[in-house]
Amino acid sequence: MAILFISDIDDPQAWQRELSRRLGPIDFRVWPELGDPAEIEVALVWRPPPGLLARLPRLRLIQALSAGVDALLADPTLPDVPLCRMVDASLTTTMVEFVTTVVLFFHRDLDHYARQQRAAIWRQRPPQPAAATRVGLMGLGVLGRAVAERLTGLGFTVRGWSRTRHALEGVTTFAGADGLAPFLGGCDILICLLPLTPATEGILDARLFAALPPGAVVVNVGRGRHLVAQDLLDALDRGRLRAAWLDVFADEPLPPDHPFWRHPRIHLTPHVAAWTHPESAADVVVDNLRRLEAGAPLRYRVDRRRGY
Ligand code: NDP
Ligand code: OXD
Repeated sequence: MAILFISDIDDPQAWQRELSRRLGPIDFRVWPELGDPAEIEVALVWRPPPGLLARLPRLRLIQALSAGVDALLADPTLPDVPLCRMVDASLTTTMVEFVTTVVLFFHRDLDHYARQQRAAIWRQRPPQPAAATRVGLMGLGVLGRAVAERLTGLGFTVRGWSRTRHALEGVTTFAGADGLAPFLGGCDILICLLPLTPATEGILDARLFAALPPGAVVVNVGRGRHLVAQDLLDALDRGRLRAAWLDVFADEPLPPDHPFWRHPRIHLTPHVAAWTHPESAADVVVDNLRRLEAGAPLRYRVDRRRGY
């Protein structure tokens, strides 16, 4: 079975090493060195060129290297073979670390102190208990739930919103369109950890910002197209929102002339909130390869109708 690896951010040598360590010698091809397309049965991918996978006549599995599969589903030629997303300990741990860091940054007023430093202002803000900061998680999937657990453990007041209702210890939960406004009304820091689907595209817009408490912070670690850029800039410039932290963008890399780069209330990182390390994630891929061979149900299979 030949495996085709396509990614401009993941290390092909590390992936080949980790897969071979578990499977023995493998036929591992790194795009654009395709060889005979008819020999490729598995594609291990992050954002492959649209149309490419449709050129593989014996493809049996598309295994994403990412948790989000919106870019794959946007390809109208995507072959109708099982599509699985990445769920991996390193991905979850790094997302939990990142979101916790950002929440603590705002909870402890480090954005205010950075501004004060630039103006040589010495003004102390007494730290508040974690419980005084209400953190809202949009998306209570693998990542949202792990983040919720860490934040409740630190003492934050946590609420969560998802498509279907979930019961999570220590978390006030809301669901569906009717649950959105009541959810938003109690979020001092809003974290978007949704998948990008037709239902969630543009969800971070002026209407949503207006439903947040005045002075709320918006953190987007989902996908860039969840956010309506101009609505965010307006809400920040009017003082409706305190700040935003953005890790994902509609165009990546973010173009150098984009206003987000230089906005005083926007903090940004280059899509690094979470990272998939092959040292652990190869277990997930190998498990699915073995299941494929055995005709067993694959893990973390995407429901294409739902879009995630
Ligand atoms: P999951 O599929 O496990 O969870 C998705 C969650 O979103 C579920 O709780 C789901 O609800 C909810 N959801 C989906 N659609 C809607 C909707 N229309 N309304 C309300 N809630 C909805 O995904 P993960 O937690 O693994 O990942 C989430 C996303 O995080 C990825 O799709 C990706 O976009 C992003 N990501 C970003 C990274 C980064 O580095 N910035 C890294 C990894 C992921 P329900 O539970 O009811 O199904
Ligand atoms: C993603 C990922 O979906 O890095 O962004 O897994």
